[in-house]
Amino acid sequence: MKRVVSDITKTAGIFILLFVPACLLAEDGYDLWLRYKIVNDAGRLAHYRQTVTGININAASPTLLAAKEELEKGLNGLLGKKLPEHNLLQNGSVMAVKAAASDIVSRVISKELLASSGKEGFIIRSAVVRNKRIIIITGNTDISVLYGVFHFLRILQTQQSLADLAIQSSPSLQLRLLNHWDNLDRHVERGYAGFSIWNWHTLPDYRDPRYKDYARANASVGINGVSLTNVNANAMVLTRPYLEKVAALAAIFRPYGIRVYLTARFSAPIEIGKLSTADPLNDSVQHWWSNKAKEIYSLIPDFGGFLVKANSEGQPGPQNYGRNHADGANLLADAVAPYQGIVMWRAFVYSQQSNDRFKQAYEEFKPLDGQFRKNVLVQVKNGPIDFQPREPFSPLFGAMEKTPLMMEFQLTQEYLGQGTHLVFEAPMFKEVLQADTYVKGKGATVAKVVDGSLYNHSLNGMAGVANIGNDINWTGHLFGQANWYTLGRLAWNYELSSEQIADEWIRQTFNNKAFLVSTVKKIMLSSHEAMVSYMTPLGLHHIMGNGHHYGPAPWSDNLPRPDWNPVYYHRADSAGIGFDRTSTGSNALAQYSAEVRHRYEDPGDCDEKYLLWFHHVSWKHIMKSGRTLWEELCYKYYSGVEQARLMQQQWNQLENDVDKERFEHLRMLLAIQVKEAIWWRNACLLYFQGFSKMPIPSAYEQPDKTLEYYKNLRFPYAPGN
Ligand code: GCV
Repeated sequence: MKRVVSDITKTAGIFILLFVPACLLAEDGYDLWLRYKIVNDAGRLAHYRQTVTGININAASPTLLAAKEELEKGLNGLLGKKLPEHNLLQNGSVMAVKAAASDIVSRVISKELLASSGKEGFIIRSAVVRNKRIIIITGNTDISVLYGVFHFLRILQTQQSLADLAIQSSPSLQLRLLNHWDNLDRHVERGYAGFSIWNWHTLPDYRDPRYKDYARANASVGINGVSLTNVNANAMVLTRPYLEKVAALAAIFRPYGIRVYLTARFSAPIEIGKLSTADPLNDSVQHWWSNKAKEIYSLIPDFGGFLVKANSEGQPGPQNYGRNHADGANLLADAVAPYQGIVMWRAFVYSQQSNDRFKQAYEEFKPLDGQFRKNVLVQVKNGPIDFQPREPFSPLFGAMEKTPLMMEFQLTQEYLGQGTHLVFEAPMFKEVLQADTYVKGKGATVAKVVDGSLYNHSLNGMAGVANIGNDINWTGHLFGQANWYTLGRLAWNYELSSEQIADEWIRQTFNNKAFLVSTVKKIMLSSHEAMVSYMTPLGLHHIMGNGHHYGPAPWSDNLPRPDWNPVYYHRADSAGIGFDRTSTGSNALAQYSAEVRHRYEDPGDCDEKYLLWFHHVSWKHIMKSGRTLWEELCYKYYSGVEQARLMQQQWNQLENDVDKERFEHLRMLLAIQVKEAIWWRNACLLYFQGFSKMPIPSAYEQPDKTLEYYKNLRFPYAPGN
């Protein structure tokens, strides 16, 4: 009987394998955008099989071995057959080689093109060599070859033609980093995808295969650095046993071109060094850091450097000793300089009392311009407050001519619906990068500050606070993967449009069916604006729950610091709503160039997306639509919910185009998103109505709960806190 059952099971299994389309086989999301499923378009598959017949790579280094493994894995999967190695070039050989190691490359590719490709850029070229039609993937270094291989596989995964390939691509930015906020106990601050993937307890001896898959994923989008630990740092990571664990991770990441960085707790010389002070101008402290750097580099020769949060939210820093941020950053910079290390010193400061938290970073950092060592970057969050759904760009961008400023985006969705909302962040990141600071006339975009071109800085970079945990699909919400993908792609080339990034990601993550691609793209491209509308429309900001930051709490007013409270930010009263940051208010607008200031300073002219960021506006103020501000607020909140509902309906049309596991995952999450969008809308409008004293227009569905109900909701175990 048992035998019969197993035979039936086997037959059924074979049936499923043969007759269920590949796109419908259950997938748990672990493979990210590197799934390499057989090409499902017969014409394309035939073209690929004809154009690519074998692989020619001499795996002369760990990086080239990684390139070879990836090319084999990718091509074998996509073409549905095992490709042979071509030791001698044949028609259809894919040759991946460092330029200097092959005289074929120098015959086919000009010196100029190679020179302009730099250390990481790659070239992919169709060529005829010794009468053989081949494809060359090359660059000046091993890592450039690996990047080229990943790009080549992307071409196949997105089902583009392989005819006449002539591609050259180099990164826009030098440092392309993930910043993990992972604690040593594996809790991830603001993490919504399980525990940290770093298992510190079993490292260095146990090397989870997942570490390599993590490195592959990063390299596939050009991410070349990871800061492993929380910026609210624990000095213990700088002790010998932990450094050995870090070295084990560094060794796994190295072939993939990824350097490790650590967060440095400023008081480490006291906590683990037994000194009585951490004063940056003290000789013993300087000695201690320089010895610590020596120790780190003896274990990890390519250690990237330190990321530091100091004198912010209670973290120790140079100000504890009457010194400034430059003194602190330079202390660490001098320690790592002999090894070409760098320091990323965060500008998210939070200790000085100002009449507007918006202004603090600028007030503390701008006066220090010119005082930082050459190997220091100041890392600035995209907006002046804290990763809100929409922020104007931070006024520091453009304000520090002599200091390289690194962009810090947040991938993890602390304020963007956390683990349950689908929000594609590319449009939000692009909005900031494309913003014009006007500090050197028109065209001085934030992107040009960040890439160093505006003020001629050679050191430049972009970081994303990671959204990764040990959930099987890495990011908890499947679409969180798209934000990880986006960070890499934008740091490599910030000219890519959100649409292009979404298109690539969808085709690789799901499949290339036209209906699926266009539907998911619509969902992704509308998701950020939808979320802004149902959470914080018209420039509202920081009105979320205390501590865990989950859900709305615009009423919250009982935290010890005024600038922790939502009421500080929205300032609703019987006259109106919004924060006056013009010269009649906090005058934060003065931190921008005159052009930007003029653009925002008149409430009649101000882009309404930012209206309540800069103005306290009467409830009866007439908006561009002809509606009053109150009516517009209602309209926005309601349209945000409608947009979320539309996203849900659009997804539900894809039942036959996505495997059941991922379809259901999204179906349930989108239902939560709609429910929570309604929660945000109702809670916020009921609360603000207490000031406007105006009705929610009767054409809209009316809130079915009271304000008290929403105020009484509690979430003691919300994740990430
Ligand atoms: C790591 C916000 C978050 C904190 C985070 C901080 C920062 O305040 O809520 O969890 O701390 O930003 O960026 O340092």
